[in-house]
Amino acid sequence: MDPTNANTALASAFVEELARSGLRHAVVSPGSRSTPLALALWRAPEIEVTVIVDERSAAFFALGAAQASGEPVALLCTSGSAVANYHPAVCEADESAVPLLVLSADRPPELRGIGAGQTIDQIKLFGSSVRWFCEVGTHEADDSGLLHFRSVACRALAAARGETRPGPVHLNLPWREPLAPLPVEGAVTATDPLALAGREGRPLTAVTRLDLEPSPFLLEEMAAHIGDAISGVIVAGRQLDPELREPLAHLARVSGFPILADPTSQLRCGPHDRSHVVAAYDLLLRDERFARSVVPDLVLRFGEMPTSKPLRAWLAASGASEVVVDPFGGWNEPSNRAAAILRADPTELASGWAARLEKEPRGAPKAWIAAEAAAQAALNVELSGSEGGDNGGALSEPALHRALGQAHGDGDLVYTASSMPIRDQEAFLAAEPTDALFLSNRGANGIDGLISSGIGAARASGRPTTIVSGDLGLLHDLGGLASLREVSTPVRIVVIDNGGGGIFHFLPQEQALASEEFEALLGTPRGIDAAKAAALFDLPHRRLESLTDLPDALAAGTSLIEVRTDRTTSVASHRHLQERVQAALAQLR
Ligand SMILES: Cc1ncc(C[n+]2csc(CCOP(=O)(O)OP(=O)(O)O)c2C)c(N)n1
Ligand SMILES: [Mg+2]
Repeated sequence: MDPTNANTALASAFVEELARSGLRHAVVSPGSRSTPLALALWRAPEIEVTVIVDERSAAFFALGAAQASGEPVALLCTSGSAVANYHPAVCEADESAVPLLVLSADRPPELRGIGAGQTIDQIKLFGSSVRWFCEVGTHEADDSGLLHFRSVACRALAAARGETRPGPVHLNLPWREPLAPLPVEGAVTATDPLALAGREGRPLTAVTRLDLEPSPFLLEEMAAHIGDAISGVIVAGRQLDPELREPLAHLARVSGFPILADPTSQLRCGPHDRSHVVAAYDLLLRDERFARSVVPDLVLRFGEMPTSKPLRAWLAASGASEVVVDPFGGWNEPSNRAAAILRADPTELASGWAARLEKEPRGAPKAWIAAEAAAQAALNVELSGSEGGDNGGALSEPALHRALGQAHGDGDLVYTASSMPIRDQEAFLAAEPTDALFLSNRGANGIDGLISSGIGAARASGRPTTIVSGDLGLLHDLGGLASLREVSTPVRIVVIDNGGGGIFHFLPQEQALASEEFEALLGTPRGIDAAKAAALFDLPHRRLESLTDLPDALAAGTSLIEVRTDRTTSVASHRHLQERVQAALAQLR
C-alpha cells in the first residue's frame, strides 16, 4: 500500500487485491483523472500494463487478451466520453462471456452535472451488459475505506470470472485532488492491519468457483438416451477449451454420432481423432436429399450454435430432442426448441457418457463419413488444384480459407472476422491435424475491433497469430494497428480486399435494390489502399498473387497480407462449389 496520499493508498490497496486475486493484464488509456489507478497498476510487478490511446481499440485489445488467456483483463480510462468508447467491446464480452474488468475514473459527485468539464453520466453506463456495476464512491484512507476498496476488487474479479456467467464488470471510481502522487501528511488514518496490508500472498476474500461436476444421475440418464438414439449427432460450436477434443472424439466413437464441428469449437482441427469430424456440414446440408436422409432424433450440442444457416434450419426442422451443454449460465439457444440445457462441465459430461457407452460401442456414421469424404474431395479438385484439378493457387475467398487451414502451424492463434470470413471459414476449412486456437467475436457479430482483438490475443497468449479480416473490417479498426508495437510475437494480418461488403451480395437486397443504391448503401467500396495503411504503421505489406505463396507470406512474420478478390462474382462461385458438392453426393447414391 502506497501511503503518499489517500488516493495512492486506496488505489494501491485496490490493485494489490486485483494482483493477489490473479489479475495479470491491464490495458490503460491516458488521462488525468485515472492517474491514481494508472500508477498503481503500472507499479504492480505482477500486472502487465499495455497503454493504448483509443479506448475503443483498447477495449477490443483487452477482449482479445481475455478470450485468449481465459482470464479477466482490466481496462482503465479517464472520465467523460472515454469510457463510452468501451461500449462495443463490453457488449461483445457480455454476449460471448468474456471476463473484463472496466475501471472508469470519474469526477466526485460535487463536480458532476455542473459543466465542470469532461464529465458525463457514467452510472450504469453499460446497462444490463455488465454482470455487476458498482459506484465505488469517494473514501478516506481509513479502515473502512481501505477495506471497501480491497473487498470491491475481490468481488469484481469473482463476478467477471463468472457467478455463473463470465463477462464484463464495471466499477466507477471517482477521485478528488490531488490526482498526482503528491505527499499529504497524515492522509492515511487506518490502523487495522487487514485494511493496511490485506493478507500476505492471498486476496482479502478468496472466492471459490462453482462446482460443475455432473451428478451420476445426469450421466446415467443421458447415457441411456444416447444409447437409445437411432440417428444422433454432436454439434460442436464456439468454445475455447482444447481439452474437450479427446473426450468428445471418444464419445463420437462409442455413440456412432458424427461431430459437426465449427472451427471455433477447436474440434475441427487438432491432433485428436478426427475420424467422426464432419467439416463440410454447411455444404452437405444445402443438399435437400442428403439433409433428409440424415435427420437426427437426438442432438448433443457443445458450445454455441454455429453460424451456418442450413445447419440451423435442418436442426429446427428435425424435431430432434436437442440437449445443449452450457456450463456458463447462458441461453445460447436461438431455435427455442432445446429439450434441456445442462449446466455441467462439458469435458466431464463427454467422458462420463463415453465411459458408460463404451461397453456396447456402435458403428461409425457411414452416411456422414462418406458424404464428408466426397465433399472434401470435390472441394480439393475445385480449390486446391489437387486430385486432377487445375486451380492450384487461384485466388478466391473459399480457396483462401482452405489454404489458410493448411498453412496454420501448431500453437498458432487464428482470429477471424465476422461477415464473410467467419462464414467461409466454417464452410470451406477442412479438418486439419494442426493444433491451432480459433477465435472470433461472434457474440454481437460486429465487424468492429477485430484488429485490436487479434493483437490483444497475441499479446496475452504469446502465440503466433493470424488475423483474418475483411477490407471494411480493417477500415473500421485501422487505428488498432497502432498496438502492434506492444507485441513481439508474429501477427499476420490477412486482409481480404473485395472492395466493400461482400456479404451483402448474398442477401435479397442485392436483387431488390437498384445497383447504385446497393453500392451506395451496402456495397460501400471505400478504396482504402492496404499498402498505404500498412505504411502508416511501418508494417511490412505484401500482396498475395497466388495461394502457393501463402506459407511464405505467413512465415515472414508480422505484416499485412493483402488478398484481392471480387465480391461481384462471389455468389456465383459459392453456388458453383455447392453444385460440385451436390454432384459428388449424387455419385454416392
Ligand atoms: C460494428 C458493425 N457495423 C456494421 C455491421 C454490419 N455489417 C455486417 S458485414 C458488413 C460488411 C463487412 O465488410 P468487410 O469487412 O469488407 O467483409 P466482407 O463482407 O466483404 O467479407 C457490415 C457493414 C456490423 N456487423 N458490425
Ligand atoms: Mg469486404
